[in-house]
Amino acid sequence: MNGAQALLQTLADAGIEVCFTNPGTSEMHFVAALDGEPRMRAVLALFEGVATGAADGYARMADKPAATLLHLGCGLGNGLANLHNARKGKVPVVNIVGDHATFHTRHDAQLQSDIETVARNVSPGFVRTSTSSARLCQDAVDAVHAALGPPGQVATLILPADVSWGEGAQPCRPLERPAAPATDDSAVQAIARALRSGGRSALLLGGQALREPGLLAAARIAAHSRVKLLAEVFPTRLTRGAGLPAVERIAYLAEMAGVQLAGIEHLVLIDAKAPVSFFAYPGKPSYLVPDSCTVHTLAAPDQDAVASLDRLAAALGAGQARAPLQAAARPDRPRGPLTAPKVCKAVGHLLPEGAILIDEAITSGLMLGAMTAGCPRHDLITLTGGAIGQGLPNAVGAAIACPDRPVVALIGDGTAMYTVQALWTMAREGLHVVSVVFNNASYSVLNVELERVGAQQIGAKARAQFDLAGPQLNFAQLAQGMGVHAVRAGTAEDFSKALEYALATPGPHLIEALVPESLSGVRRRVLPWLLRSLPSLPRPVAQALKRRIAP
Ligand SMILES: Cc1ncc(C[n+]2csc(CCOP(=O)(O)OP(=O)(O)O)c2C)c(N)n1
Ligand SMILES: [Mg+2]
Repeated sequence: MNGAQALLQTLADAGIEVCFTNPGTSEMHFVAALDGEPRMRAVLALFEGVATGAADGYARMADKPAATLLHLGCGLGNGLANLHNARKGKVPVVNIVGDHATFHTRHDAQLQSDIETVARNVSPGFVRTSTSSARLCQDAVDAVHAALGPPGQVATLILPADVSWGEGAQPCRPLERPAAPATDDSAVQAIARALRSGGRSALLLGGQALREPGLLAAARIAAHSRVKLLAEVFPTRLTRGAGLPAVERIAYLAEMAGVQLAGIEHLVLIDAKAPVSFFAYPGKPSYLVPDSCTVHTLAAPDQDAVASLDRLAAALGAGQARAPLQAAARPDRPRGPLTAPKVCKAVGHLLPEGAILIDEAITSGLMLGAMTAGCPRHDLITLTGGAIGQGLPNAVGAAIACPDRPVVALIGDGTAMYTVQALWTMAREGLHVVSVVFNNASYSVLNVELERVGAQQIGAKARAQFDLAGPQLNFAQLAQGMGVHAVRAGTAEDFSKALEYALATPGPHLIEALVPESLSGVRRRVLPWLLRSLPSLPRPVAQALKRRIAP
């Protein structure tokens, strides 16, 4: 067996079933070995950011890693942003990067670069260059083990071409997946005492705590001990909808997060970080936890979030408490000229049971949470690392992980252009993905941010950096050019009809929603002023305002 053949067998033995590829010459032996391993599906992506984002979306839904196959430092660099999003989401990825043969590197050939330095940025916990065919499979087993965690992470295995083609390689058996321990009793008791002390308290749920078992345990505690339930701003995967406990996400805008956290005296973290502002702004705090609030960690990312919540519930006597559940409700069918909120309304009206909803709609998705809250149970995937271009590739991976579940991906027009090649992979693999692109002809959010940072003078050259109006992008044509059925919609009626058809017809679809910017004109100018005034308003007024702007 050569290295590549043994590597593929080792990966398949470890339960890895899919490899998202964008290969080159240094990966040819790996490519050649694919036909000898029937358990491995190989999915070609036409840009590395699609391959890495697909691996991320796959693992979020399959709860196990996929592999990537990337071409040296440059291919890895092209895929970096979505590996970054995976890292921030604690998502397992086995990231395989081909390299020149070991004897070739000293010649500094054209594609030679420092791969390990690039990789360390996104896989700080595991970067290894395999140095011999005999060692390769042990290296692969270690990489899979590292990727699984807990917590999940990106593990990068660098595969020199001669290690891949060298003979005498031996497949290795996978290592046991270690169980995450629950928090010990004394830590649980200390948190229970804090929650009983009478001060205002909140549980902040992230990561593993945002699936059904964690949500139910947390909601029992919340109901019993009158504790607020919060979720991190950008969940890796949040299970939600009718019949599940509803949880309020921390707002993206720091001023609004400040309103949500005001007055809280005990904040309990469960697989989540204490909230910080997405960006720094002149004169505004970065750390959003109020000075008078004590932060407790019930479960760190390497601990068992659900078992820890169960222990806390037991310590509080909340084990039998009734968790309030979200009632079933859908918005009406929208009518008239199309706007972003009406797209969200139509999605809420039609979203099927078991859908995988991907939100990378940026400003156009402000109403999505409210409009889909009472929909049948679904999973929501969000932009964990803030590096745009995640959603369409995630949709590829999620659809491959869950072929029986419809995937609905809501994407901004600027965002869609980063990894638009994902559409081609959707068509080639016949994936049932409905991509909705909000064509508002703008990097709209950056117009808002320009006002928020307090820029004094905003000239035409500055505005032009956020303006996508000329030439007008036509996403329906772009999608059709990649083999995806696509239509444009300018009215709510047309949009709903297109969505109904797309949901009922297997295969990939794109609906281009022609919408005005959600935040423009007076609303955009008033927003920074409103945000500045929030901290000085009485708490109930600030809370009501927050709910109006970002429900
Ligand atoms: C990798 C990466 N590059 C650039 C940015 C900065 N950025 C944030 S949002 C955005 C534009 C989003 O535009 P669009 O998808 O059209 O959404 P809209 O603001 O119009 O709602 C950009 C360029 C980023 N977050 N990540
Ligand atoms: Mg836009």
